[in-house]
Amino acid sequence: MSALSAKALQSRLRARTIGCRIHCKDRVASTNDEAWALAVEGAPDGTCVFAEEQTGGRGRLGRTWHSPRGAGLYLSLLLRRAIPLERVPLVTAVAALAGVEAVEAAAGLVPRIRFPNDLVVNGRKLAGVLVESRFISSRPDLFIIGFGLNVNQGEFPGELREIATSLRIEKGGEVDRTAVARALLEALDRGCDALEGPLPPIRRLWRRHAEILGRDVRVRLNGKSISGRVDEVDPVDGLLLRLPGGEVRSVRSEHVERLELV
Ligand code: BT5
Repeated sequence: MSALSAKALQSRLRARTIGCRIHCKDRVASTNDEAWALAVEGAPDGTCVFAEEQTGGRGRLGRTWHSPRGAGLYLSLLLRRAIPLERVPLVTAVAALAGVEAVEAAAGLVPRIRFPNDLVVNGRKLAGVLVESRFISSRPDLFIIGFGLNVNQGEFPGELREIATSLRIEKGGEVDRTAVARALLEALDRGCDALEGPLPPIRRLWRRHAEILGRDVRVRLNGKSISGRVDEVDPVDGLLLRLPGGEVRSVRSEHVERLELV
């Protein structure tokens, strides 16, 4: 299993800004923290940090991201774009879509997007996105997009055994991490440009890959669970959930602690 290298990733990379600078680290606590440190030093839009291993990889809401050495892709991307506040959920959505495109291009599988930030294959989690943002001007203009993608894990420990998967498990063989990483950077490059463009095309594309439209789900919000059928799902506006009594409830992505199919 060879280590990722900036040189190999950058050779033949067809991207405008994403991956303009690539840092490949060995072991870090979290690549998101590394990217924040680079942001403070003034690193440009499109800077990426990869790590072979994370000792404190994080998910949303203080959860952890299992990041064993050399097996997955753990990367964070620095984005310096001023995005209107109402479009902030779109950053997670375009990152998830980029993951779908990259996995399709490099491994021939088409994951589904489980709203708001998971990629799943055969109902199991393949990847997760963690977007963090800060304001320097009056709108959010600095984002770190963290992406964890399971590539060559052969098995998962404990509670992940039943819920996680990797490209290797799904394909039945090892997958070249460099090829997947390069495809991901190229897809993120297109996706991040779309953040500032018209909404309808990106909405349509995202909805085509959304797993939960019309499905029965259980959503945890503010520590409570509610169940219902997904009447509508949108990368910006979130979910319209039809509760068993017929009432329709709107749920925004940032309020979703966990979402499961039932
Ligand atoms: C996420 O959080 O899915 C976002 C994960 C982002 C990880 C990347 S790695 C590079 C960058 N640096 C970081 O420190 N983070 C980002 P969330 O929706 O909260 O999901 C977390 C849940 O997914 C956990 O509670 C587990 O149930 C499950 N999980 C943890 N590790 C996993 C893995 N490797 N594969 C599949 N599921 C996992």
